[in-house]
Amino acid sequence: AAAEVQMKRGLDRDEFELHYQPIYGTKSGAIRSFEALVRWNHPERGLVPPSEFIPLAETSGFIVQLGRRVLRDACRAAADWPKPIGVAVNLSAVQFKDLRLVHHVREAIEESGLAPGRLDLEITESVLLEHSPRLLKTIEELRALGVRITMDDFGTGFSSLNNLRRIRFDRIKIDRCFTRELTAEDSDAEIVRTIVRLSRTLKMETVLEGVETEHQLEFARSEGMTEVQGFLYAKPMRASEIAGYLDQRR
Ligand code: G
Ligand code: G
Ligand code: MN
Ligand code: NA
Repeated sequence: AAAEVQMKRGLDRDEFELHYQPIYGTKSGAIRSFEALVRWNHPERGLVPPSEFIPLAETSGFIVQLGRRVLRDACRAAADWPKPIGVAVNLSAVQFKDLRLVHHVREAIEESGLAPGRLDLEITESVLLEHSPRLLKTIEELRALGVRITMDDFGTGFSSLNNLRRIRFDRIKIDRCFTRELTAEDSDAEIVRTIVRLSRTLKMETVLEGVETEHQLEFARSEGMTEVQGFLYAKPMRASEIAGYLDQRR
């Protein structure tokens, strides 16, 4: 429980901060949105990555409070950006099981004044493991707020294609593991092509994440994927760096 107490204290002391990684339109090369990625600026350990605290935050339920803060901070930050680009926030399955999620999203939008269409909620397939009617209702309630819904880490789950049939997403992010293995002839490229074709039929945008090479970018272009994200363009940056970054790319 010690770590849990530390996390709660950390939240009170504003030790959690968001870094932002840009997502670009493949054709235009323009920034479409930033994905908010949480880090724990721990007084002794320094910047702790989410992989080291999100799992405990999930099992302890602390993720609900942390996620609420992330939503509020991300919306407030985006409302201040010099351009009306989007902001993407990752949601955990545990947040979806909590009845306050819709309220927390509405609260973040209302208090920031952010246009709801600028907020994109990224959900992983673990959220969809439970086929509960309530989950589908929650997604519809979020949609009714006017926010966008992205299927994150697509292709890693057990019933990826089935999920696309059941739920209406605005865009899907193809998992980094496919991007890494992309070479023109191999089967991962064929899998990605199939996903892109399907998402076009379903009128969803597609993001290729983890783009690190020109070759991967070229693949996204030639296959007509709408957006790309990855170290080839930019690593996650601090909130304070965004205005300068947008300015320099104009
Ligand atoms: O930034 P980094 O590569 O370390 O992120 C690792 C993982 O942590 C990613 O899968 C990302 O989705 C997750 N993550 C980052 N920020 C958040 C957040 O605010 N909430 C949740 N639930 N997951 C996050
Ligand atoms: O699962 P999710 O998509 O939320 O994970 C986002 C994480 O992926 C971020 O923590 C970010 O640091 C990481 N990431 C983003 N682009 C790249 C990339 O090009 N290469 C690698 N290795 N990681 C990336
Ligand atoms: Mn994500
Ligand atoms: Na992802």
